[in-house]
Amino acid sequence: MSKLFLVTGGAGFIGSHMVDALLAKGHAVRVLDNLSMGNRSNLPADNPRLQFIEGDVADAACVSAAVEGCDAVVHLAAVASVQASVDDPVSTHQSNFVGTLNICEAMREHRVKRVVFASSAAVYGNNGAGQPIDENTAKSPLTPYASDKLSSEYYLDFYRRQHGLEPAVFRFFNIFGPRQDPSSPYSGVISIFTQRAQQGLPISVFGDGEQTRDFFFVADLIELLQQGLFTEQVVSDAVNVGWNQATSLKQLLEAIGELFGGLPAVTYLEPRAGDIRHSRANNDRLKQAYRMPQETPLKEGLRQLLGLAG
Ligand code: NAD
Ligand code: UD2
Repeated sequence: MSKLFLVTGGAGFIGSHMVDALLAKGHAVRVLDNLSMGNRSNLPADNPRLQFIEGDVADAACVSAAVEGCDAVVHLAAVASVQASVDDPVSTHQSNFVGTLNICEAMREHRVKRVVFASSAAVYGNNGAGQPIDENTAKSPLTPYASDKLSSEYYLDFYRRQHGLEPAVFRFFNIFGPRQDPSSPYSGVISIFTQRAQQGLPISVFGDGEQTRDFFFVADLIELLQQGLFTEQVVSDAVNVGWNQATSLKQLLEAIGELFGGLPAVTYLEPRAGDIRHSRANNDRLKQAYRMPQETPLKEGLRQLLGLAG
């Protein structure tokens, strides 16, 4: 049966893939996005089942109108840059925390139950790094971004207990894929490296390149988020999203180099202040709660990102 879903942040990287997937299944989608980072061109121009509201999740009245009549919500709108939250905690708090609270209230008002929420590995701070991080690892939000994500989780849990909301909370590790915006120095490393390799521009590695990340292709994430949306019984605890795989930046560069038949100059600079050395998800809870998607290996994901066939 066709349903109506609200996707906040639907004009962004992950959100636009979620919108595509829901439309492809025959559903109707309403997007709420203030276009601060997202772009209307990430969305289909002429699908009659797609409604677009240019508005802010920090605006309670706008959120209430957007939630009204929806069957469920996918809440992805946020200022996704950790550095932006360090530079401007007050403004990012409006998007990253108040936005979530407005979603909770609007869902209570309009009796909407299910919400998929994008949290982040940032809630763990530096704790547990060096080994696969499980969900029980002590939380240590080191930035306003991480504090807002963790507070959002707590409020979603309050609305679950008090008002019967059904939050499906996912803590993303490093997501990559087409439409990830490479334009800021704090954009995802894969979007930056691939764009620079494509343009033949020098690549900067912060540190020795031996730091590792658990890279997860966006299409695989979208399969999980849809399960969070449609599953009968949602798990009340937050789940990590990662493959429990460590890829170093050097390995990443090697993979990109193989696809391009070489790399531009690579410069090794000082590590970024506060950079996490190793980030890798223990995904036992994810495997228990959800059917794991078939893994898109890093190199295949890079091919799709670069629009290369095969
Ligand atoms: P993105 O910047 O591409 O998408 C975020 C979208 O939210 C953008 O379209 C932006 O315009 C919109 N937005 C921002 N503030 C808004 C506001 N106040 N009102 C309405 N819309 C607003 O980033 P993304 O990578 O697609 O991130 C999606 C979600 O996933 C975010 O919540 C982010 O924190 C989370 N996340 C992403 C990653 C990752 O690896 N990309 C990792 C952890 C968590
Ligand atoms: C990711 C998320 C962040 C937060 C955090 C939680 C992104 C973009 N950021 O930060 O939101 O959830 O995880 O732990 O997904 N690097 C370079 N050269 C560059 C750019 C980056 O060497 O041009 C390095 C960077 O110093 C880091 C690694 O690449 O060591 C990954 O950087 P990132 O910004 O993609 O992601 P991360 O893990 O710092």
